[in-house]
Amino acid sequence: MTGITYEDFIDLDYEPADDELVCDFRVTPASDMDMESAGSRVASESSNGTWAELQVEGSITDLSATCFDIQGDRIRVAYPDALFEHGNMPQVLSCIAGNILGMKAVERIRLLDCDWPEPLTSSFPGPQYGTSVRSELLDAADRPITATVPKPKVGLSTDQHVQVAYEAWTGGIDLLKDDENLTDQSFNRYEDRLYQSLERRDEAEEETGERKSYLVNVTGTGDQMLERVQMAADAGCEFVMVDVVTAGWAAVQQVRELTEEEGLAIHAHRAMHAAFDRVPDHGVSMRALAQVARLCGVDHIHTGTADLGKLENEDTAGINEWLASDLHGLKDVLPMASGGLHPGLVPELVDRIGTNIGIQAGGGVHGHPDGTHAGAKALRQSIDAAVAGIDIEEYADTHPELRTALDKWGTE
Ligand code: CAP
Ligand code: MG
Repeated sequence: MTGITYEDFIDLDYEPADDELVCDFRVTPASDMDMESAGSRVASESSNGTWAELQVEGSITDLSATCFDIQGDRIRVAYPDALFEHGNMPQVLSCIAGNILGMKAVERIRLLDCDWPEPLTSSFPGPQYGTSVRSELLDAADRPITATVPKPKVGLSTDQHVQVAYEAWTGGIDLLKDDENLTDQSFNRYEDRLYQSLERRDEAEEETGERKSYLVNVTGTGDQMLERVQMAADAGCEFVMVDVVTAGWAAVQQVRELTEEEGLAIHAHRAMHAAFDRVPDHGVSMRALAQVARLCGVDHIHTGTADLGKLENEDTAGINEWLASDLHGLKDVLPMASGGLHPGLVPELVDRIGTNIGIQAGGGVHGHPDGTHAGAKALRQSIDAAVAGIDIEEYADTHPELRTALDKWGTE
């Protein structure tokens, strides 16, 4: 019989094996703990330990995690591969972002980053398209893809919604998406919206000679969500949108399986992410959430606006860089910038995070003084100017819709 105690979960000389998942945490220990005591408790509770010393037989400690590095308020923990059920993201998160977030041994703890090993990574599908949506599904080539979401975010009737969509597409927008809290309400039914949007989408494609897509929000419960995905596929969608945090990772994984068969890309909206990542020394970082989303197989994910716009952001550039990096052969993910954007912010946005992005504006399109169509043109013009390296004020001299947008919102 061997007793498992907290001391079994810390070894500062330990070198993780290649197949171990290594997680980086920021830790504020409880007032009566030092970093070593807190680190061993984190490794214990997130793998196979508990508060009491356990008498067990056999090599059960092979599943124990090891806190192997402590630097200031950062600790690193290595998790053996066999601890995880491959391909099951909820199970993985119940280890590395589970009970430890509430344990009394730490006053605060944040999962900052993960180094995903090959065996665990390869058990997930990753994105089906990733950034190749730009040319495989759309005609965006090297420019940022453009997206808009009708505003008000809920309340428009189906007729109003699809009219806004048509005006946006014909003004130069690639993707018309539903808002995060629009699904199948009485004023705008899912099925009606889906079919009518695609009819107008076809007209807009004909008129502009560009491929356009509709991102219908399939977020729902279990089978209902899968039925919505199937309906979208049968109707001729290229994408579906999922509120990945509120729907949950099991749901995302289910949708990913179906989209593989149907060749649909997944646009991930991250509503509620801030419950995990807004407090800087606690929770789960947006970087880690984006990693989870990539493994589960989304093709786009919102990653913020590099501190421009209306919402708080965590290191947009760093997250985007990770989404583009090599990950044991998994495809990359196209980051979406969204939240309070308007045409005047586009040059600075592209300067900060480059052109391998999607730019999504709701208010910044529909709030244009001359309406949605002019607003869509202004957004596209600002992107064209930024990509061509032409000063936006100069470009506005020959593009009246952009001029009106700059007069209204400025460039900050
Ligand atoms: C933007 C938006 C997006 C958020 C998501 C909204 O509208 O539609 O959902 O930007 O945020 O509902 O606020 P506006 P994030 O363009 O009118 O601001 O990308 O940070 O997840
Ligand atoms: Mg929204």
